[in-house]
Amino acid sequence: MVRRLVFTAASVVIVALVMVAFVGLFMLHKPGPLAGTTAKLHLETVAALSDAVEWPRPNDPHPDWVGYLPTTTWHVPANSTIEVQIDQEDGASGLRNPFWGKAFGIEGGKMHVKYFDDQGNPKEDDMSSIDPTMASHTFAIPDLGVLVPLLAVGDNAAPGTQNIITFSFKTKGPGVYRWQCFVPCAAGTFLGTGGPMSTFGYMGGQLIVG
Ligand SMILES: [Cu+2]
Repeated sequence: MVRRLVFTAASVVIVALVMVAFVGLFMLHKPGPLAGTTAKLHLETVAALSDAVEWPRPNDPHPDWVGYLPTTTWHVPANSTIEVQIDQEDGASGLRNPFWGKAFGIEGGKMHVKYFDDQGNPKEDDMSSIDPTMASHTFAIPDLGVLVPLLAVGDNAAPGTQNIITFSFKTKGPGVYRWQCFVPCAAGTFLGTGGPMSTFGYMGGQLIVG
């Protein structure tokens, strides 16, 4: 009887510890906000956090997950123009909805893209859309009507190749706006939408305005 009681109590303690660890290390784990309020966002998207060139995140519990770096929580001013530069290093996953290959909600309707063609020659263009099968990720803030598809680096690109995508958008009043990627880029998860696609700090986060 005593043995059984000890066994049950020990099991309960272990289960509780596992649950606390799960919530603490997995569910609540997210990088902190970019320091200060800024009207310029400089970000990097990587195929795996362990590949990060500009902002390594060595203590991240998921080094093999796709992600936006250095963080996914951004402080920006209200009613302002925000300039964004994304150094995009990941290959294509493609969009399920080809409509999202078009950019929405950005100043002038176009993003500026520096990239490399199939022969490895550097190119740059102003683009209002990309081939939806060549989307690597999207930068989307639904409540602001902003959606920017990010052009993938080619399959034959040298390691460390970056496409540089720049654009700007306008914020509205103060508030917390959810943003996320709409490309099913979470390789190895159900429909590509698990793991980094459904965890803050990787393919989604918050735009804190004001
Ligand atoms: Cu993504």
